[in-house]
Amino acid sequence: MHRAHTAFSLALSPMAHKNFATWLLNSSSSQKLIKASAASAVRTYNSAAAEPFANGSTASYVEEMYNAWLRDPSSVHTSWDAYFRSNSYVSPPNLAPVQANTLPLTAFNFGGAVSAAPDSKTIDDHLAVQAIIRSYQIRGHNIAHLDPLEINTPDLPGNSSTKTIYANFSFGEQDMERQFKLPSTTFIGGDEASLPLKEILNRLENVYCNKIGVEFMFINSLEQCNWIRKRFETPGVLSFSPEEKRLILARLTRATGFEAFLAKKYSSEKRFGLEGCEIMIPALKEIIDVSTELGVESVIMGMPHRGRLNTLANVCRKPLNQIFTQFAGLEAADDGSGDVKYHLGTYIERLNRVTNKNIRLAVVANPSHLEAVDPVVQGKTRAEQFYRGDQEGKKVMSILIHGDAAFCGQGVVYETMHLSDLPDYTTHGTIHVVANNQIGFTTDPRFSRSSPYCTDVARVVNAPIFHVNADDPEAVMHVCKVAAEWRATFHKDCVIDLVGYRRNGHNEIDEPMFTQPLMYQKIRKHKNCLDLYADKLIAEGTVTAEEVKSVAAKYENICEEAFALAKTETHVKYKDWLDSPWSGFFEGKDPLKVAPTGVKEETLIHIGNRFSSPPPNAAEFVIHKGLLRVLAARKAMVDEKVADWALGEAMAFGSLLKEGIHVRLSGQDVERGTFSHRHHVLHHQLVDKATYNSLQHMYPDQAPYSVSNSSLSEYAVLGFEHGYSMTNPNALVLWEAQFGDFSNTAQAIIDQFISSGQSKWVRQSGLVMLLPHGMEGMGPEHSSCRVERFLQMSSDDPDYFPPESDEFAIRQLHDINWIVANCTTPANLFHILRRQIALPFRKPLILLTPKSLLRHPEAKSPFSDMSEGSEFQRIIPDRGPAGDNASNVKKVVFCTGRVYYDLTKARAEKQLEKDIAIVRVEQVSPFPFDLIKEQANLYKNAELVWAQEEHKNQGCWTYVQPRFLTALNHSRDISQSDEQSTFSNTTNTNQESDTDSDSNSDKNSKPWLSRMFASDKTDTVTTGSGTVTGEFNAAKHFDLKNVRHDFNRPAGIAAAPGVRIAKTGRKISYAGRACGASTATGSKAQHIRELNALLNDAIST
Ligand SMILES: Cc1ncc(C[n+]2csc(CCOP(=O)(O)OP(=O)(O)O)c2C)c(N)n1
Ligand SMILES: [Mg+2]
Repeated sequence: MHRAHTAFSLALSPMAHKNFATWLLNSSSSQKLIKASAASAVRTYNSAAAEPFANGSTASYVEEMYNAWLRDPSSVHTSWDAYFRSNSYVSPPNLAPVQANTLPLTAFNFGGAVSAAPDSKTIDDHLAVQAIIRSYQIRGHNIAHLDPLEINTPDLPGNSSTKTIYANFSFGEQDMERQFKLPSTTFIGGDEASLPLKEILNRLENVYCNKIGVEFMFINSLEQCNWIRKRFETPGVLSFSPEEKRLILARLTRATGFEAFLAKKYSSEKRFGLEGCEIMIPALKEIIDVSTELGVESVIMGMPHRGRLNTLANVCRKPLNQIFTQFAGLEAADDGSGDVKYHLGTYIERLNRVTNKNIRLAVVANPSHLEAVDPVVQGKTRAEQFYRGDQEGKKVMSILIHGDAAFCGQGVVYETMHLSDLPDYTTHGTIHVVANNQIGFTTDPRFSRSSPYCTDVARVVNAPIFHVNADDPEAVMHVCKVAAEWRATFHKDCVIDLVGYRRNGHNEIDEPMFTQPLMYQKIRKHKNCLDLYADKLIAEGTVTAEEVKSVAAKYENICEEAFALAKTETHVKYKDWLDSPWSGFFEGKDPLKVAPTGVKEETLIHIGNRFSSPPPNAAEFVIHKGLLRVLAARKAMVDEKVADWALGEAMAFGSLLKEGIHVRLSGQDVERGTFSHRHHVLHHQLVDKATYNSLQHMYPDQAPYSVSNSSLSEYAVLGFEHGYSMTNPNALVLWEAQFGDFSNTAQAIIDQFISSGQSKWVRQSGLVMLLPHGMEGMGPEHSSCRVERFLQMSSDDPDYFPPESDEFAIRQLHDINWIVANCTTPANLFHILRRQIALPFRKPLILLTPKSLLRHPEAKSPFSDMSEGSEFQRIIPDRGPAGDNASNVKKVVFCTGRVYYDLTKARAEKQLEKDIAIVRVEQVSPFPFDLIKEQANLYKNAELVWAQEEHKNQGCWTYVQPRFLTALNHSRDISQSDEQSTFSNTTNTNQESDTDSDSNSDKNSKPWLSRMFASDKTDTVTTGSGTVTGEFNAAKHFDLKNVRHDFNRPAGIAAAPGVRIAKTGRKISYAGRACGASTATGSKAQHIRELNALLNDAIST
């Protein structure tokens, strides 16, 4: 709640924590207090500290009155009516204070035609009442009773709640019955235009300082402010029917019963229960009910650990037995490494019983990294809205649930908030729910944030914030209803801050008294929300004690039945926990067949012509002269049937769009392209917002193309695009980093979602990350995308040469976690982008992209390299004199990326074209073992070198070196003998073998499956929790029909003992920069020296 002010001394005094205003109005001795308040807390206009009569706020009040009077003269007090009729009022800017922000009273001329001029006291008193009303609206939340434990007090100047609201209170007891006209900015009167002062105060106190604290007056829309005022101020809004109350009670019973059941059955297991904030479950249900009623059909949720199982059980209605099975520690029946139970996602379609409408609910799987899932949920939501044609977010919505500490602590929350109103990223309003237990692990709010509330981040986007005491179920339900209606009305974000507590430690086996002793003394004495609410409903006669008991018992029975059912399960199934099923995508597909990626030449010409043409109405559309030259150059290339980088990319996009594949490219400045090479959006030079995007106009029936400059964020935007890519496999979703190195600010998305999402959550994604990369003398930044990190996370085994077959490449792709490539030609770029869609499954693609190469005269491809029959080349062999006469070649330089062009230039300069072959590795991971072996065999007598421009401890070297060794030795790792081919957790690579390469190939010709995984062998499998010995079932791990399993060594199983690398006598040496701490030098001269050294080293015989 409030920053830093945990006041136990106050909590010990029963009266002290009560705010003055509440006490004033509720106390039986209120009359005395009114006197007291008048005497002590009052600010009069004459006092030294007095507010000038018509300062900024009162002046705006006069203006407000004037506006109301203009609309309806009867809506203002007669005194105002008279005043405005007299034409004395001059609207702003003349209203600006005459002197020092002060308007003298004499400025109010009540003379003229008006006979009954109000006296100045009447005006003063009305102004004071208006100021008080406004003060409640602005500051009421500061002193509302939001904390069920009553230990937090607002961190206000002087810590005086009275002064907070009553700065303008100048009334005495005698004024309490006086009638005051209510302004148009309050709804407390209902149908009444005026109320006695006492009633005004009473109603304001109830609305703004009770169990709900509404923060909204910072919103700069009068319409929205009034909308909120109406929802909270209108008399009777907080009354619930007996049926509604019983529903709340039933839901709260389930939420509480679920945690109690888990605590009973799995007392020593971590589950991150919701105790202390159980109301979150009925709250989410209320949001969903109201939203469904208002037209929403699909809700996508993201949430952390706390209360996740409860949400799955009681909000999504995931079968309880599936949840309980997660506690049993069973093996998975399907592929993947899995995840802990409180991270898993789910997807459910069901009937909403309250609204009787069908609804889809998805909880997106998430990692431990708090808040990382936020942008992913937004991207997925946006995509679902897009595919449904739901342009205003009326059918699909997102709900994000947060912990209090994470919500204010994690920067990605801010980044995600800033996407909320961007045209290409908005999801048309997210409801944020904070399960605010006033603690983060062991840290109090006073040490975890500098802002008054944990929700202040939402103020930057003008989202209203509804703080509510989590022990008041009816107040919570009201807030949820308003939040859902707000979203449906304005399609903007809002926040519900459920202020509760955490009954246990951070997890159930954690001791909270170590660190929060006083808080937990209070918590131990505090009744839970269900009991409090049940007591209330019993006391008011809505339910009986027996009913309460019977509802609880009924739910416990349901849990017991599911528990018994769960016991009969033998396996968990990861696919039961999938958040984004792709129905129909995998069915009927040959899992080892890639569709052709080459296209008809006429298609290339058509796309090329469109891409190089101005808009059809070119005469009116004024294009920048420089761009006319770009278009003309493109046209010339199309006429010559060659493509540069931009054209190659456009060909890939255009041809996919033609085939009905939606393409979405997002990132900073992607529309033009950081390097000014792309120019997908042409801007009319004379008309604002008039643009033309030729890729959107290739074919009449093409799929939509979207290219969007993003906010300056990597974390949120990459997460967003990842989420977008999860929704529909038939779309090419690309995120481009401005420079590759900036992607490291999105590292959690890369590590936690992109590289491991399929393994943890059986969720595939074909997202493409475009990472400009290259050591071009631009300094330590703007150079390297840190490809070594991506490669280090690639899951192909360096010591394992998979069996060779026609399907080698596709099987490798199937089994890898992602693809890392660095293309040197536009044609290969074209093919690899198209291959993303041609694959029968989806894998993320980490694509290093060029900078200077974008305009390199040699980095062009003929159309024939993209037309039918052509395909992606994993490696590009030397096609010059060296390749033609391989046996004479003395050296083969393997490389990847743009350094190839430097190497060929150096070779030409030294006239070594016959002596040195240069082979480009275009797909670095999965490593093309088969093709490297082929090349090495081709150049039998040559020395082999890997040349790279990155430092030795960076770039691809550490990844390719061991794989080269495996490839050069023509072998996967082998065990000493078939008899000993057991698995153990001992790895022993690079030992010399007593078998030669021929006998290895002999072994390779045997059915490798049966040799490696003979079903009568006992396997030792290393799992996260230790080494398990048991039968290893080859068929299970290598279901070739479904190709579900690792083509590489199965995950979690270490290498065989006695692994040998056969001795062929060949090795790969390194040419390039030495190890370095930064990625590149800041000195251009040194850069050139280093590059020359590398070229001299590599290009020499
Ligand atoms: C990015 C990140 N940093 C640190 C952690 C470790 N951690 C797990 S829970 C937690 C406290 C979270 O507090 P809060 O957001 O208030 O949620 P609560 O557990 O109180 O529900 C921390 C620091 C994490 N999971 N993610
Ligand atoms: Mg917390």
